[in-house]
Amino acid sequence: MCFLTFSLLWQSGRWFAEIKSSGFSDVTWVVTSEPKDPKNQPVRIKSWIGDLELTFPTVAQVYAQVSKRYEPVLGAHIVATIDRPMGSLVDIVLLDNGAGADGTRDDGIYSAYFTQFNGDGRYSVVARVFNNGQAEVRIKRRSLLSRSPRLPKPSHPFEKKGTTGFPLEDFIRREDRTPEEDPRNLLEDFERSAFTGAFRVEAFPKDGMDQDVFPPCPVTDRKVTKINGDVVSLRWTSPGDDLDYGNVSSIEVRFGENFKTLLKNFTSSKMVVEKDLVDGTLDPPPPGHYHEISIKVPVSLEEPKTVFFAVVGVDASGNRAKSFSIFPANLGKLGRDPSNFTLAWKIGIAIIHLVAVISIVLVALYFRRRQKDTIPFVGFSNS
Ligand SMILES: [Ca+2]
Ligand SMILES: [Ca+2]
Repeated sequence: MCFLTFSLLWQSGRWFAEIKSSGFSDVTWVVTSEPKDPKNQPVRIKSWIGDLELTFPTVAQVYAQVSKRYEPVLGAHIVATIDRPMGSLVDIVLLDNGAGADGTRDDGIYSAYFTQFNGDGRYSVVARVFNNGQAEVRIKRRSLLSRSPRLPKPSHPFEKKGTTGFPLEDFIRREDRTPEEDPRNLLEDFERSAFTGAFRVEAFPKDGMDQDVFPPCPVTDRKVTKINGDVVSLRWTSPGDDLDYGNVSSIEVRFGENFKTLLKNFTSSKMVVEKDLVDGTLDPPPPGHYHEISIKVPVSLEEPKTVFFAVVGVDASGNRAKSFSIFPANLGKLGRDPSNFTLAWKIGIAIIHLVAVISIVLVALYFRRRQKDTIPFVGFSNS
């Protein structure tokens, strides 16, 4: 092993180097740069593996954290290359979308499952990160470590100082914040790589896999994006055929008016079909992409209520995800017409004012009448 140090002020960008070696079959060259300005740290990547010893059937998880100083780098393109024991490299894309293997969206930690095993032995992993023009560092105006929504100020006109009745609308999810709240700072071109490590697999079938043992991963980032009357818009990240890898064959959506019933009797609950959709399609997009559909509630409801939709991915072999995700849609609260709500609110306030005025008048009349009855008559006479 040898070290070479260059005290040069190099420009950022892509550099090429050529190494001539004699007497060595394999040469690994690692380049590390340090910033001229300590306050302007470069983008760095740190990568690791979930479990190092795996017994088939199993899955491996690969992670990479991309940061600039203490801030997460978002929008980067990360590819992990896995060198398998029976030859041929496999590339997998790591995502920071809060779905599949990734626990939290936009935290600078990118993740993916690996399922393309081809034998017992050692699998080594190298992760590379690129900026394809979308990478940015998010400068937050509040604590980086806090994942809680900020505490809003009371905004209700009748809210008194010191009360804790904050409207739910004041709590803004991280992904819904506007750029003004978390300003974007696009990064210049960069490319980094890191040796992730290696894991070992055993008990892989000697004759290879003769069946598909990996179902799609569950949908974990479900969201009801809009309710308009009896039309409900749902959005989630599309799973893959094998967890988050490969195109999933189909998406199954079921409807229920009762949460427990839908949970218990998923396969016998009413299935949503294409004709129930007013927007979107049930054909799943590639894994990692948003899948959004708008469904007209497939039953006639006598009164506003909360209804439920369950979503699960199904692969080409008929494997369903281990669990399905349920979307609750409150048609009674979120689906009401805002103009009607405003009218009802105004009428309510007017009635309260009218009752208050009548009460004041009645009380005033009562005391005036009582005063007349209780004060004795005093008169003067000259007789
Ligand atoms: Ca993440
Ligand atoms: Ca599969």
